[in-house]
Amino acid sequence: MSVELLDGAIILGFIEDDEAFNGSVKDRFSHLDTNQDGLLSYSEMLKELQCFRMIETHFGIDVKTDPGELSHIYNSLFLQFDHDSNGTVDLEEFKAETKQMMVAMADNLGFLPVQMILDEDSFLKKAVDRELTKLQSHDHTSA
Ligand SMILES: [Ca+2]
Ligand SMILES: [Ca+2]
Repeated sequence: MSVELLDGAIILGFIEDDEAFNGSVKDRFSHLDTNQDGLLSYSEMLKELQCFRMIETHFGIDVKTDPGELSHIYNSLFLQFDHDSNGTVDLEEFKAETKQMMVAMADNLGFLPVQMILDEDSFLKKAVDRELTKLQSHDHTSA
């Protein structure tokens, strides 16, 4: 966990960078796919869903903590990922929905930077890292 400064432009820049974004999505997918069958089941997705839920709570979108309500929220989040409703999430579904959620997040953030507590292996942390690397390499060329 680390505290990072984040704005909408950092997130959008990351999503639009195909190489960085697709690479991170693949990494994350295989990390979550514990039985390595190329598909994510509900239980495999749970860690990721909890991560998204933490972000939603951060934005005050939803602050319910009742366990029954929570499993309902995770269920509907999972259904959102599972586009063809076959009970599992494949890489394409995972990529498409992650992208959509991050665009929504960028819209929410706008261009006013906010401080957020980020997981080391979260997509948002990767977006921040990418931005920092970009700035550093820019400094090198201009110096
Ligand atoms: Ca699996
Ligand atoms: Ca599916």
